[in-house]
Amino acid sequence: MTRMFHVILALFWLPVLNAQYGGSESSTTTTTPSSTSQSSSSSSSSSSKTVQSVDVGETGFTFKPDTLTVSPGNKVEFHFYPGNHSVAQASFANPCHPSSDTGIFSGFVAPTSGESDTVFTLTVNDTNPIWLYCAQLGHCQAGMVAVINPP
Ligand SMILES: [Cu+2]
Repeated sequence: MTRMFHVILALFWLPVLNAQYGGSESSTTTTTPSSTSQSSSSSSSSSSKTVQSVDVGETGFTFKPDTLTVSPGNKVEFHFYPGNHSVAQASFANPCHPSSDTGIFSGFVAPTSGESDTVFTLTVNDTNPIWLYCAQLGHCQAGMVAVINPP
């Protein structure tokens, strides 16, 4: 009875141990070519995903940076500063206007001082250009635009 139990226990743990060993080995030796062109902040052990940050309205009517290259599957975090700004998606042909009813829109974020706790996170699904602007009255016209994966 006890021997049988130990055999079952051994059979159960063998693949688990193999998987753990294999997993840790591959994460240390595998290099992903796509991540070499990006500056990945602190190296996280298991994931090649990167998150880039954009400051919205920290220095006037600006997205900073205003041009980003983001690989599919990676994320962009928008951090809002005072000025009641937003992040909205336009088309190239019609800037400063919503690209569609289902386009990206963060809503308006209006911290009274400093950086808002509200962070808008956008996941990039492909390499198509994403044209962005601030939908607050006059801000886009003042140059508050950005682009992800410019053509
Ligand atoms: Cu704005």
